[in-house]
Amino acid sequence: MSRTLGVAVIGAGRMGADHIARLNRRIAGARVAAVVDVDLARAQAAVADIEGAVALTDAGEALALPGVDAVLIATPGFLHEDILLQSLGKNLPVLCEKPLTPDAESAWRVVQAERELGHQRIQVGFMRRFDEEYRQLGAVVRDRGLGELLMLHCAHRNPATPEGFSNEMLIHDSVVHEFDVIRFLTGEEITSVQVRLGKPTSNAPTGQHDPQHVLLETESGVLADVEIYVNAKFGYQVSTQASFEDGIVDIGRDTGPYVRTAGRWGGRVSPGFEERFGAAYDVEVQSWVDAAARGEIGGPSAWDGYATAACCEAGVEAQRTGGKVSVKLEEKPALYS
Ligand code: ISE
Repeated sequence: MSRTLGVAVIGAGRMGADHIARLNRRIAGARVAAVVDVDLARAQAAVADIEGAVALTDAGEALALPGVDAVLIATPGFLHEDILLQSLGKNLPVLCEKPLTPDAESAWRVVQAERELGHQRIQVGFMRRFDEEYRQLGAVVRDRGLGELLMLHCAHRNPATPEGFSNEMLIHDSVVHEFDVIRFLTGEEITSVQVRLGKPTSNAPTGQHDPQHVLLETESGVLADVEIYVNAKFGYQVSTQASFEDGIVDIGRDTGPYVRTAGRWGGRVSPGFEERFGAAYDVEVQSWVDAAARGEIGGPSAWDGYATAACCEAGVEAQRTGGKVSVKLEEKPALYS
C-alpha cells in the first residue's frame, strides 16, 4: 500500500460529495484516487480539481486500479452488498456509509464474508460515535461516575425529507443512528422495539406518518425513547437526555453565539446533518484512514452494521403491527469480540 491511502469514493451524491471535499482538504494521509457514480458527468465534476483522480461509472473497475488502496461507499444502501463483497475479495479497507446493507439477512452475509477473510476490513459510517458530546456521555456511562444509566430520551429532528422518503425510512434511514448510538453508549444490544404513531403533522408528504415515537429496551433493561420528526421545519436537531442514578446529562443542546438584535435574542439552528456532525465526520474519516495504515478499522464494525439492520427490521415490523417486537440476532462471531 502506498504511504498516502488512495481512496475510491463510490457515489458522488450528497454524502459522497461531502466526503470527497473532506478527503481533499481536511484528512491527512489520504487522497481521492477515483470517484464512481452512475452519472459520469457528476463523477467528472467531482474529480475536476483533484490531481490524478479518475472518474468512472463502474465500482469494480475502480477497485482494480493500481492507485486504489481503500474504498469509501456512499451510494444508496441497496448497492452496498455487492461493493462490500468485491472490496473484501480484494482485501481493501472500507468505510461504508450507513446502512451496511438494507436488511439483516444481507448484512449477515457481509459479516460472514468478513469472518471468512479472517480480519476486520469494514468500518460503518455511524458518525455520531465520533461526536465529542456523545463520547463524553459514553465515558460517564462507562466510568459510572453518576451511577448506573437508567433511561435515555432522544430527539431526532430534520427540517424536511427528500422526495421518496418513505414511512419505513424514518426507521431505517433516521432512527438507525439512535439504534447504533444507544448500543454504543450502553455497550449492550437492543432487545426490543416498539413504535407509536400519534398525531401527525400536516407538513409530511402523503404516505409518511410523522412524527413517530420509538421505544427501545437494552439487555440490562435500559429504556430509551426516540422522537423521530423528519418534517420539523425549524432546522436540524439531535439531542439526548440521559437519566442516571445520581444525575441527569444533556447533550446536543443548541450552542454557538447568543445574539440580541432587533428586539429579539437567540442563535442559529444547524440546517442539516453535514453542519451538525461536520466535526464528527472529520474525526471518523481520519480515524478510518489512520487505522487502515495499521491494517485495522477505526470505528463501528460490520457486526454493528448487522445488529442495527436487525433493529431496523424489528422497528419496521413494530411500525406496521403496533406491537413490541423482539430483535433477533445471530451469535456474535469471535472476530468482533
Ligand atoms: C440521513 O440519511 C442521515 O444519516 C442523517 O444523519 C439523519 O439525521 C437523517 O434523518 C437521515 O435521513
